[in-house]
Amino acid sequence: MLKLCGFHISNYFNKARIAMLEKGLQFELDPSCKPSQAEDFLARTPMGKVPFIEVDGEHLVESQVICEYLEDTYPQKPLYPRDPLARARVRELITIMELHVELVARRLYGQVFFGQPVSDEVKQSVEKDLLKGLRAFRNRAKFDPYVAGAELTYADCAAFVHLPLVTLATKLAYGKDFLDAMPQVKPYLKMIGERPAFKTVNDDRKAAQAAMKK
Ligand SMILES: N[C@@H](CCC(=O)N[C@@H](CS)C(=O)NCC(=O)O)C(=O)O
Repeated sequence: MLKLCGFHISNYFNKARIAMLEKGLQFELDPSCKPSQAEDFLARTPMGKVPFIEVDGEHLVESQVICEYLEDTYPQKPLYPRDPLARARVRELITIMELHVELVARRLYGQVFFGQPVSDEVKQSVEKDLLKGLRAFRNRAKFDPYVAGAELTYADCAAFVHLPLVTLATKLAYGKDFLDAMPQVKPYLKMIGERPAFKTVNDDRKAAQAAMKK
């Protein structure tokens, strides 16, 4: 049996879970796994990060690696197009979003999500890198109607969980949403957010966030 481990507020956990739900897979969920550097946790996920999956007594980490494994193992409901270049375009979009947008915005999270001021130095370097990443994203994103084109793909699973964090972090750090320059983003997120898989994951995220505030 396949088991997905992580927690409901993690964007990367949510990306993998959406993909598993969209593919109609049977799987168990362990949403109690928080990142940790404890020995026993590192034995399951060597960077101490989530998500990871358990399969046949083994552990597999990195959300995109997990998605590739799912696609290879369960090709029945594909989340990649058939054409090799179109598949590469989906991976290109995910890489741009994760490496050049989300990971850059992540440099703000520690401060903005815990009400701390962000230093001018961090703000300036993040802004410079983020604008480059978002320019690349704008160049490649199709929103036609899905982020990579006509078909729902893993890029939508990634966009849905990462883009709202960019909105939130840039609003808190700079007083403006850096995604406002792309007016297609909000209607697109609303549209995919209505799909049952996306809605289930988002509802669980909101409930976990509300519980944290109590
Ligand atoms: N590249 C990783 C990123 C995973 C990641 O950063 N997960 C966060 C939670 S959303 C985490 O575990 N952070 C703890 C840490 O960085 O030590 C993936 O795609 O799975």
